Amino acid sequence: MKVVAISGGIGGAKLALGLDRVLPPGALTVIANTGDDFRHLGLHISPDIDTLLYTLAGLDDPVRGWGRRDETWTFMQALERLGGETWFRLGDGDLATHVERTRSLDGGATLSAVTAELAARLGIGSAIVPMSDAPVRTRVETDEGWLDFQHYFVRRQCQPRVVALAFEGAASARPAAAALAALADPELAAIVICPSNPYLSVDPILSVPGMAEALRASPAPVIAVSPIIKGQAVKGPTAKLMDEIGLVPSAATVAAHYGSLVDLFVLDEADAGLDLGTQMACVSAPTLMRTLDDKVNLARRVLKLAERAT
Ligand code: FO1
Ligand code: CA
Repeated sequence: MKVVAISGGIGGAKLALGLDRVLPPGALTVIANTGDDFRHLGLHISPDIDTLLYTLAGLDDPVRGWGRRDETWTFMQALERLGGETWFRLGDGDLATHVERTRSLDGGATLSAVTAELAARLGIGSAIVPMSDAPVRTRVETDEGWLDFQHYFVRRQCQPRVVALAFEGAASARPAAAALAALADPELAAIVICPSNPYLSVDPILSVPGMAEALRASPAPVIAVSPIIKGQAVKGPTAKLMDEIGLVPSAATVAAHYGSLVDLFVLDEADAGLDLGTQMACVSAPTLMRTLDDKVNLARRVLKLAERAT
């Protein structure tokens, strides 16, 4: 049995971990958002890929949600002293990932190949695949003009009011070959859209021409888990962003946003009975993932729902 998960950011990585733990090595392919990627200090940074690498390798920092646990910051301190750019925090261990990835990419390797090598080195059994090997960059139009994603998200701490989002480069990008192969696998039993920010993390993935079509073409059911519970995002700026772009921060809004792409929508039990306003099939379940057990239990439940939805 094969499963594809669509994930970006910290919330998505939690369910990806649950799926990784309940499935045998090689069964899961996680398609990662690369819209947050950027070149910084001469290094190619892929935050959502790294959050998946560290989370599935058990190296993630549980408090920050990004970067590595037990991190040291000598590089940052030394850079600060030299007057370098330190608004984007790079830990010493994390730095190794960026240096090694940049060396490989500059040597001509694809982001897919580099990511597969890093995952193998970290002993990860599931496949982590970028949505595309071509650059697609999320840009945020705010009341202060257009900002690159990390400038909006980190440097400005999501303060500016969002007017619109754009995924620069999407039109000329193609899904990574390994992503299309996983979506076309005859053994594919489920496609899981993880509880990531639909606008900042999932939409960039679906914006790559051919990606949404591949989801629709698959006979496997597409199951999306709501990232919004009782009108609040579990983590991050989702609700604020929705409010700013004129959307009601509700699971129902997310369900309508995904629309016919999704076969089954999983609400949190706190939203049980929420009128989705669409004919989309939905179930409610405990979707708040605090512990590894929560992640594993939700993963099991989603896979069971997929079996029934087939
Ligand atoms: N997020 C922050 O809020 N501050 C940081 O300094 C920061 C550094 C950082 C370094 C590597 C990395 O992989 C992620 C990092 N993030 C940081 C998080 C990152 O901006 C987000 O994880 C994604 O871009 C949004 O999902
Ligand atoms: Ca389908």
